[in-house]
Amino acid sequence: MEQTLVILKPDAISRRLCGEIVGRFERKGLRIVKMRMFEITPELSKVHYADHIDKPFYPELEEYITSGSVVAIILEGEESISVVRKMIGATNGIEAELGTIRGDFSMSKRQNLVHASDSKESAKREIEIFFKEH
Ligand code: FUP
Repeated sequence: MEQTLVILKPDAISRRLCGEIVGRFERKGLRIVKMRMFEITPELSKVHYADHIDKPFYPELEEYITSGSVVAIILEGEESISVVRKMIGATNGIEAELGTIRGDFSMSKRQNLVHASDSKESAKREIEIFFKEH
């Protein structure tokens, strides 16, 4: 069984969409292995988004991801990494297909509700970052 890492970002919590989003994953058939709520510090943001630190949008991305609590979830299921990526949709909520989480609930490229690992390597790395000591 494959595991993937999902983060419900601060806008998912402030907009009361956690149940809707987690419900979609559960109804699809994915299993919740672990779940925790916490705040991402600027230091943790720089580790998680290491590939984006030099991009022009990084300062605003860090400001957003550290602006409130997040919920990190390990989900398990056959080919869960690609299944969850399909379910969340394209990065920009305006472009994401209807029927996806971002397509149904986001109008923003930054405030796009949810993060999900995009490869086996990133899933392993991100699970370690967010659940190593928990
Ligand atoms: P995704 O894999 O769809 O979450 O998107 P990326 O890894 O490309 O980007 C990570 C996060 O950076 C996105 F979720 C939102 C943010 N971002 C911006 O704020 N502005 C951009 O132009 C692109 C991405």
